[in-house]
Amino acid sequence: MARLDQVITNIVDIFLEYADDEGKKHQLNKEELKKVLQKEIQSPELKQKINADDIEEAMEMLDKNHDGEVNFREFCRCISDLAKCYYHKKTGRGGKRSKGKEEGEED
Ligand SMILES: [Ca+2]
Ligand SMILES: [Ca+2]
Repeated sequence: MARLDQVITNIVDIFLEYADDEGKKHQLNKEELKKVLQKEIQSPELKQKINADDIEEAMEMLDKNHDGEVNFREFCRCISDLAKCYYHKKTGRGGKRSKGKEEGEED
């Protein structure tokens, strides 16, 4: 598989593997979210961004529609935030700019 194929299938497979573990299917509850963050994120700077030790806060941050679970859309947003975090670190560009929006920040 090409690298992006791999990344994309990984994101979906990882989500489903944890989300279908208990409770509702295709939704990560607090316990599932904690497990996925603990097991699938190891790099310190990404761990710093989303802390599995304070799962209440992580859930609050990710659960955009406030239904107490993280759905696939919310999970994707989390991955995209982590990717941006790594990108900024790698390119040395600071976080969000205050002036204008040039990289299509949505809502
Ligand atoms: Ca579940
Ligand atoms: Ca939600």
